[in-house]
Amino acid sequence: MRKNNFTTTKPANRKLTTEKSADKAAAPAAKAAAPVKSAAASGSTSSAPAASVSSEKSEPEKTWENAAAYKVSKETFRAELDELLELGFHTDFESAPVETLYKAIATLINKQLKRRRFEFQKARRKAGKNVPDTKKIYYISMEFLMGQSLKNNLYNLDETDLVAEVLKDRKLTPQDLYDCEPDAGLGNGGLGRLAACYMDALASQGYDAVGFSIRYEYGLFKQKIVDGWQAELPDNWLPGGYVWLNRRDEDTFKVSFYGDYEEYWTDDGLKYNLNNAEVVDAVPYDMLISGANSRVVDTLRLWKSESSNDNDFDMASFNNGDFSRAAQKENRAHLISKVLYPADNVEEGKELRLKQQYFMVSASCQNIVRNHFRDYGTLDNFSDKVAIHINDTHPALTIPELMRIFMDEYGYEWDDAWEQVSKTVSYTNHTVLAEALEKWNEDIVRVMMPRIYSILKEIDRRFREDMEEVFPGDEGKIDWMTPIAQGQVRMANLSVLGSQSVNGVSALHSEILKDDLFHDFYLATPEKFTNVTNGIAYRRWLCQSNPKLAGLIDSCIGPDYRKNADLLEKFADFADDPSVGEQVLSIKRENKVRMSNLIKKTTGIAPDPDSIFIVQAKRLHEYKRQLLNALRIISRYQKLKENPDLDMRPETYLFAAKTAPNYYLAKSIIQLICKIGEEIEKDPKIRSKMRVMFLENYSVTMAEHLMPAADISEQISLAGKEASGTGNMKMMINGAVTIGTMDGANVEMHEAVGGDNIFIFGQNAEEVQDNLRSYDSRRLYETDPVIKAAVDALGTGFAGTDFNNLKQYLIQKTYSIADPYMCLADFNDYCRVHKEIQDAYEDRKRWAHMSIINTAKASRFAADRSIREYADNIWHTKPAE
Ligand code: 26W
Repeated sequence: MRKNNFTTTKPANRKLTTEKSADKAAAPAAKAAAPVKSAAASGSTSSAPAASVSSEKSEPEKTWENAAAYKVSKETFRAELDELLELGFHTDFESAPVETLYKAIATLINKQLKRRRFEFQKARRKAGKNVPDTKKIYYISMEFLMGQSLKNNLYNLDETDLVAEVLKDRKLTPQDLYDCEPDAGLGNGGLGRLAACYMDALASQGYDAVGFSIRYEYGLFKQKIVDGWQAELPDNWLPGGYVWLNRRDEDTFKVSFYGDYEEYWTDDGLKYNLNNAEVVDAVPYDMLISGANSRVVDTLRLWKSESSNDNDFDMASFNNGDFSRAAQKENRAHLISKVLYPADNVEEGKELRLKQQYFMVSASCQNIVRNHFRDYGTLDNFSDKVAIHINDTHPALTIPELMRIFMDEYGYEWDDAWEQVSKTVSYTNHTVLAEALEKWNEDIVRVMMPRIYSILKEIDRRFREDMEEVFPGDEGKIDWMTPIAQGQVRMANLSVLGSQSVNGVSALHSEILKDDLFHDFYLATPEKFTNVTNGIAYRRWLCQSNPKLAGLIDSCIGPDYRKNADLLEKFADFADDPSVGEQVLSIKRENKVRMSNLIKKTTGIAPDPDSIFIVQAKRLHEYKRQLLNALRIISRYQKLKENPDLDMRPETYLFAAKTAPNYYLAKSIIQLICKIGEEIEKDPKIRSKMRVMFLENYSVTMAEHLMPAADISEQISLAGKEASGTGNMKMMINGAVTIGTMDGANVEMHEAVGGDNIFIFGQNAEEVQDNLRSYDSRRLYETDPVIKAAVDALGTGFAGTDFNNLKQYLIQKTYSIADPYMCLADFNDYCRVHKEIQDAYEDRKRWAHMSIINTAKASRFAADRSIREYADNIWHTKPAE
């Protein structure tokens, strides 16, 4: 960006400290500047006390070089467990409830991770001669949908067998322990699960990375379906989840909100005062991230908000018996990290959400800069040594916050600060839906974070000047691109202009960013734009979730694909091997039996494992078109009612989805699916041929059971709307065959498996663009009797509930456009291709072939590959030595 002379520096700390003898006066608040104590030295602060190390003299030293030393005998492990159970849980191995065994064993595994983390950091500094030997990666995200940890950690540390052995003495299995662990549901859907998969890939490949997020007390709500309607219950995950969290008080940072702000000019430039700010503490809780086949242990640092000042507790009110007033300030501080906002891809805009974002960003940035300064004694090499990634726009305030720290706390001039910051930050966009692009009311921003607002205004002013040079006189265009306009702060524009790299999450999506959403930015700075197609933690989603299939692959191509996903492709050589094909089919059946039993436990109904399992599992949103799936089901149901003796293989339609609590239309669609299922269930003849089930409370753990049981994977979003999808990859790698549109990563799946092994239908993204303007769903409704019958059935209703609202949504222009996601336009092609896929299913040889090809060609959708692309092309770093 072009430089000019406007400076906003605070003279007190203007000196640029470049020597290693860190000028502590220039560093952040004393508490924050304290050197990090090693994890091992700081002791456990999780709810259960740590076991003491029963180090036998004969055991080899546990160091980085000597990874094998972490392996302990069954006897040693049992001895540590016995001691922990006695001293930490006041029980013993024979009588401890299984929940206690879970906690104790998790605590021991956590301890092993802490030891490994400590050794890793030590070795890294040794390799780099006192400073880290490679660039540090910081991944900031409002969501990390981690799910359960014990199974994954045991797999990664190769300790599953040991724990199984120990548990045998209690006639228990590791699965009994896994069942005790609550999901860490700190995310809504795709974006949050992607962040979790990426942490796994980072650690597994030896990158030194820290994830930053919020330690929400309540994760994503628990979904209850009451008469078909979604209700939300709080998800209080911490009691069981604490064992993985290591509180690190010594790394607490302070975050300021509000206050009386004034700026004034001096000979040294602009200065400001901020008085009466509301200050909260950000206290870190570290979750350690193991890698597979890797000695690296990374950290996910989750910030908890606490009141910063003892005076926040109002003793006078307490003494007067006004207890709620006494704790008012404390409660206000605690509220920030209380609960995850349950909305994705819909407008939210609540003030507390903005507060959460700045809270997370400020603590993380202070932490990053403090670490860097502690290591190097200067920030001049910041962008060479640090990569900061923002996961969607939610952490976009990273950009002004880093500017604030550089200028106000380290005395940098604007241009020098901007040079560092804009070369350090990179941004991934995860959605093109207009309603999901965050915008904040300018006044709220100004009042809540006055200093940040002032910096944003200056970014805006300079950006306008720069763009005036690129697009002279084109005010309309410039106004469209600026971070502040029409009384709003636009986070996407801020993210693009302040980042050195902008990427989409599939080839198609990245093209749409360049052609459409960020077209003007692309014209101004084409070199910023790139693509990284999403990937999944395939060891979790294949090896751990589907051990039988993974074992079969081991026997065909050897186990090295578990380290190097590229090798999985060799499994394709077995696509026409009759014995392998048969085994693939029988493993799928076993997985369906397992899933069917699970469904029975919660619903009382066990779907027939010999029916086709057709699965659509993802957030419920109009653009994902669960309604299109439902319409086709209705149509089929009508056909069956006409001819109950229809010769067909039974079909089981499985839906799983949560939706935002205030998204009424999506809730109606959930209810529609439930009610169709309910009506069919009442008719024994029909339900023997088709069943429709809505699985309550979809979660990572449920997905781990569901994905391996899917025969057909429904990926039917309106083309151009699904940025990538990752559930599509999870089902693919488990051998499901996809029916999908040319959207998101489906396009690349199609390319990978070839047209014979995937079922594509509907308009492509370009056709959607061309057709949407003149789209008239009512004409389709009126001219196509099959469509009409299905839509009319919405009006008549199911199991006593009518869905006139959905009928109107599809055909009436009371909405700005009827059927905005073009369900009716793609309906016939969808039905046609479903027919094809069901015929294909009956050809068991062909199906086994397709299934194997899908598993094998999913190799390119490994998160390991995505992370290598981020590291090579965006962060410009390599694994730690
Ligand atoms: C309102 C706040 C909000 C808005 C958008 C919260 C969360 C979002 C996310 C960007 C929505 C999301 O999860 N997007 C999904 O990201 C996945 C990972 O890249 C993609 O695979 C999905 O296609 C995309 O919908």
